[in-house]
Amino acid sequence: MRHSIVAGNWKMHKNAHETEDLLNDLIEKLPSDKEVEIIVAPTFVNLSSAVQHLEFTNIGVAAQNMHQAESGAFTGEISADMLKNIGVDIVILGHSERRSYFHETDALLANKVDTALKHELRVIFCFGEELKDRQNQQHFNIVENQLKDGLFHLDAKAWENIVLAYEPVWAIGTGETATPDQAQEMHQFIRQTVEDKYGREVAENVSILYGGSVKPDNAKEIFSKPDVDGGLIGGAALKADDFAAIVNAV
Ligand code: G2H
Repeated sequence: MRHSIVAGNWKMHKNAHETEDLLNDLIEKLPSDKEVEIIVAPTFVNLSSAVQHLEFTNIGVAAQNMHQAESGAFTGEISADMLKNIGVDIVILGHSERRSYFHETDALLANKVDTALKHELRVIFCFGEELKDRQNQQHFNIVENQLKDGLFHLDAKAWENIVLAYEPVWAIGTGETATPDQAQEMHQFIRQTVEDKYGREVAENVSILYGGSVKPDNAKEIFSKPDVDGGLIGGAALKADDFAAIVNAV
């Protein structure tokens, strides 16, 4: 069901002690009475302790990635079963840093999505255009293709476990943010694209997050747009005060 979500993608930050400190800070500072789903995504090695630490809170835990295979000779990789087994129920897939530094294609991501859903993990599926695409007026085409190639093989029922995260690559970690109108324009296009394929009910029920340099001072305006259902937050998720301010901006 469509609802507000604020998720913190910690990327490759915070060792075990720092993770515990930040989680304690978040427990103290995050609101417990707001109608918003709050998620944090620490690194793999700290997921298990985060799940335990957050057990009696309103903060969920997501992984930042997983492998598409069930198990096997894939040195250094983590499976969906391993995540579920430690109590993780959500996985972020398709982040632009995975796509660019680790060459993750839409076809590979479609496989990962299937494996995640098979193991009853909810998926936060990331996608978004690069700067050159926007300069060439190709941003709508790029986003449409990422959606089609990564997700449109799913049946309508599977979409109950999909959250979309539009993250224009040119706005990630750069301090550049899409304007609230640019975000709304793209989110509306995304919802329409989903509606064209699956019908109105699926499109109206999917939460679409915005990601890319969301900060306490720009969150409120971005989140106020009708098709923006919250945010996937990177840098600003690493400070409890900033993350709490962003959650409160919903
Ligand atoms: C985009 C975002 C979180 P940041 O990568 O996924 O990071 O808020 O630092 O731009």
